[in-house]
Amino acid sequence: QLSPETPADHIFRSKLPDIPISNHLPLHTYCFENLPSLSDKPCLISGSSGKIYSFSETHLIAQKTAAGLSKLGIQKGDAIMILLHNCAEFVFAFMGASMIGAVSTTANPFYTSKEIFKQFKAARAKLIITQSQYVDKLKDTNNNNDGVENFPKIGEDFKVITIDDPPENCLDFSVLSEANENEIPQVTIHPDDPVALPFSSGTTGLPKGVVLTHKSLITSVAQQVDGENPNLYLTHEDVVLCVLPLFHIYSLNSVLLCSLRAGAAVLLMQKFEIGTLLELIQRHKVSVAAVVPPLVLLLAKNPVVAQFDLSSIRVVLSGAAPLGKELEEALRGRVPQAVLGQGYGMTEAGPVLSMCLGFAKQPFPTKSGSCGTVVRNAELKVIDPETGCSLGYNQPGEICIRGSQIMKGYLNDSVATAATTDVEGWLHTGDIGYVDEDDEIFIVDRVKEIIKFKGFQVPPAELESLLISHPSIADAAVVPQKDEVAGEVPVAFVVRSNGFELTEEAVKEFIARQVVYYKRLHKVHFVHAIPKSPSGKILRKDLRAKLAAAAPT
Ligand code: 4UW
Repeated sequence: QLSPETPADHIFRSKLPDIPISNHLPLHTYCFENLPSLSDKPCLISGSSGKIYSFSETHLIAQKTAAGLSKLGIQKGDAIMILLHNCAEFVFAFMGASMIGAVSTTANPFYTSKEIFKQFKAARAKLIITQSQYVDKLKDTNNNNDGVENFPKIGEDFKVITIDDPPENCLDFSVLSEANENEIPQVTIHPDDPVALPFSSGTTGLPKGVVLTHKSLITSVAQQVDGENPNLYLTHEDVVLCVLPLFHIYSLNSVLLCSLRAGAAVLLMQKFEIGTLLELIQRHKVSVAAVVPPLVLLLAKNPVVAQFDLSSIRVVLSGAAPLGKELEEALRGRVPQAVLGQGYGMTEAGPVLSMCLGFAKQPFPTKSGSCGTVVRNAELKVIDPETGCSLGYNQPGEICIRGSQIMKGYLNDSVATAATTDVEGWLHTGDIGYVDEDDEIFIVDRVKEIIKFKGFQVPPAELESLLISHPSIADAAVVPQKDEVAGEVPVAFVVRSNGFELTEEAVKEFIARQVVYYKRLHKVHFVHAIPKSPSGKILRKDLRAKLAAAAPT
């Protein structure tokens, strides 16, 4: 019973009815549930080699991988790190780990040694699966005497498996993929057991492990592709483009897991190159293209696109960063037959909050610029960031989501978890948006710190902590600056320590050595002080406003 002082929340729901969801199952059982009717159908297509794995082959190799991981000592609850670009082995490792109740933490192979180590350590990973060219990053490179802890010894303290020729002390992937599938240990998997551990900085601070359970991922996949009228209708005939990295939750969930569940084939592209991409779309008759706005820009504007036949594409799904109306319209000219629309996701949200209803089996009309409608079996509300009161149609506020798909919490960080998910189970996104009278969501701003470079997360706190570790830097703040190609780029405001000469180039170089390419600073502004609130919080809004005011119009 609500008291008269507590007005009921205004809750937005999907236009699609709720459906029963099999989220009591383990993720791999759910994803391969339709195996008997799919067995010989193509499941994974390797873009580089052209090799095709059927659904039954994919399932069998995943089972072998499960047995192999177990043989190497990986047990239920243990974490493995998948440090791979898109490839079939990624899929075998992820599904294989799920089969023995292990957890996969996925990371970008382009990360620096330091970045990989931080995630490896936080996740307490016991094994890393990668390519031989990245193994040097997993070695104790601590000869710079900076006192920073580094990797233990390969082969002794953790195992490294490579999908190509293994360097010294590493094992070949065949130890997994050629193991005996009859030797998978019997494990009981509970719906609340973790299965994936992507890292995200969320609304504030450093990257944290996001605990996604079997139940969360099944719920999210079902919200997209299950039911009589699925929100994202995928069929056995579809070929889904997997060029976005599987180490990011967007591709892992909405491309891989959704396709496995729905029986669609996944075209794996290891590395992005526009000519190869277009050639593969044409050759394999890609029907569903999952993209990010910078890719939309290329597809819409690059003249080479006109030389290829893209008529097989029936759906273009964009997400991970805002897609402008103009860009969407420009792409329409290139793929006039396709339905264009967006999904809106956040790692912590499991990840999908909303999806374009134009992708449904019985589609609804949608507007350009919208991020879709909240997924089914979930609740969404928009709150006034100051008062916390929920808002009605067309009123912008912070978007919150509730449902079985959201994360269990941040790994070993109850404080950050409590700051993100409230006691009523609402996950606060840090995104500002509104729901219009047709139940479509429009994102207009972000109140959280995160910077998104081509959809990749750049956590300002991470760059700030690196900056202030420099002996000549007294204080620093990093904020996003708008950029036509990348969406946003990180720029720094830096206070030099008294009496030290420090150039912009030196600061950029200092950061570039320590981070993956998309976290590099694009500009450094030297200032006398960083504006802060009385409680010491960086006033990012002021710095963003300063940049906007200085930007050429
Ligand atoms: N418009 C504007 C959007 C949008 C957006 C995200 O790196 P993370 O944590 O996660 C993601 C996940 C994206 C995603 C997953 C599954 C899916 O189907 C889909 O639709 C295509 C997208 O990006 O970053 C989360 C933050 O990224 C911004 C927003 O700020 C969000 O909190 N973001 N999608 N369509 N902004």
